[in-house]
Amino acid sequence: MLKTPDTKLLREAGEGTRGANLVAGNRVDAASGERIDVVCPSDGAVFASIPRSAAVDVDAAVAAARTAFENRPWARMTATERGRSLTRLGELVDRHRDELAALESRDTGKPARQGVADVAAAIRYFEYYGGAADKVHGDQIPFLDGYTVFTTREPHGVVAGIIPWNYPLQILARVAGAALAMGNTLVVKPAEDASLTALRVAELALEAGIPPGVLNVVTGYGAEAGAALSAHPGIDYVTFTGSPATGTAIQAAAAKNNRGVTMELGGKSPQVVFADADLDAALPVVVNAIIQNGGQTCSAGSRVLVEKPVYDDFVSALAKRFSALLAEPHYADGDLGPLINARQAGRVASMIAGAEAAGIPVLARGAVAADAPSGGHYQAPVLFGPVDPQAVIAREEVFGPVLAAFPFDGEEEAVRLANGTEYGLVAGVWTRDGGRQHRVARRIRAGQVYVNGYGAGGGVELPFGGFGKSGHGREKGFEALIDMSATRTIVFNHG
Ligand code: TXE
Repeated sequence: MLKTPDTKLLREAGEGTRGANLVAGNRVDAASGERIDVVCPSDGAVFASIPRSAAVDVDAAVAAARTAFENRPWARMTATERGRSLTRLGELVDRHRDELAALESRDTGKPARQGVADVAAAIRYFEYYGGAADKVHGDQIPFLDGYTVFTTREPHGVVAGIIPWNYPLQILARVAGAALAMGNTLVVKPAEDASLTALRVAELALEAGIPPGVLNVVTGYGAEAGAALSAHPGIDYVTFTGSPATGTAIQAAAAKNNRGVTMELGGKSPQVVFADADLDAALPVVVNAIIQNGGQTCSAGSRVLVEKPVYDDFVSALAKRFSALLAEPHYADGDLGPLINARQAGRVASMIAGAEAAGIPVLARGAVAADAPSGGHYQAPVLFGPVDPQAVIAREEVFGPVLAAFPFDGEEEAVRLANGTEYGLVAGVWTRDGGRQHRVARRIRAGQVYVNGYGAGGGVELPFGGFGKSGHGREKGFEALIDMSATRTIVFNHG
């Protein structure tokens, strides 16, 4: 168990950092010299800066990744050696855990203990994919008489990873872990709001013995550096985590070059609570699944479906918890931090106002801590219910601490409501009935279904990804290694 960094470190982490792109193992500025201010979401103060990269900077990073791939210092290493480098990177992240946890927390505004949890997850990704690197192998396939056929798994080549601001460290680790384990080289474009830990981990990768050019990081805006990267003909595969709209743009850009993509695009994940469930066990998990990271989690449990006989009781217990919640700065290490930026805070506030204007009852509202700095982007958590399944707040991702409650009558209606959005990322099913656990878990269209629990993204070992608007392809676990590679079939004719 990692401990929370002290308050001074949390308040000062990264102060004055002049972040630099990492290209071919070198720290470089954007060619234009332009920079983006890094703002702490807890107080709105600028504390660092990162390069504002453009197409020319992306070109350099893709060229570096191409050279590193073609010269094959990485792909030619044995899989065991590649794995050891990733394991060493995990050890280095562990050695720098306080620094990284505090930096992640200050850069994103997430409560300190969430920053600590993110570091722990990053360590696990490097450990897991380090261990997995030499365990992926092909098949031997029976074929015509006189032939021997086998398959190998080959890296795509140069992979682009475009990542969001909600879990930069974790998502960098999951993308880099899987891509590098398979022998790809990588160019990462972190989100303009939170790039500092990705830059730091890329530096640590060099220390871990990962050759220069294998892991490159270029910071900048989505419409500039991100668009240039996803459209770049030198990229062989793109993996993206973010909004469906941006995912569509990235897929369109990659399609122009006929490149493959993995898309992880968020959700409107339901927690389905049946009347026979252990309600005391469900309650804290349902609350945590929507307030974790301020609700800015792709797998946030943003809908709670409760069977009618227990709806009133369960929802009043939820309301009691919501009323007691407080949005506080990251260094207070509470349950709930600020939202990432003014734009997201405005979006969340307007969705709440829209739901209220539509007449959806507010069952409970938490508060913003009285001493929260006025420059921060705080949103008090809100519980709505009963919510009309057609309402905007029932169908669209809010990406804030907003939970929508729905009563239901029996299994059929539960499944219908759970599947009633365009998304399909994660679901929770709470019931003591074993038959129903299986039936419902297999009828909900979600990439991960938890029975009597909820993982909000789950462990690094568990394949993760969506149906429908939540995207396609799978990250995490062994499945990510399949996405990050392609099958080559080799046919020998002995005739
Ligand atoms: O995301 P974007 P935003 C959802 C969530 C949130 C909404 C908007 O609902 O409210 O998205 O957030 C880069 N070409 N999620 O605008 O735009 C961008 O620089 C290439 C869900 O911040 O998707 C960043 O690095 N790249 C989510 C990354 O894409 C582009 C996590 C994500 O930003 C680009 C975040 C372009 N044209 C937001 N435009 C999840 N699934 O967890 C932007 N980017």
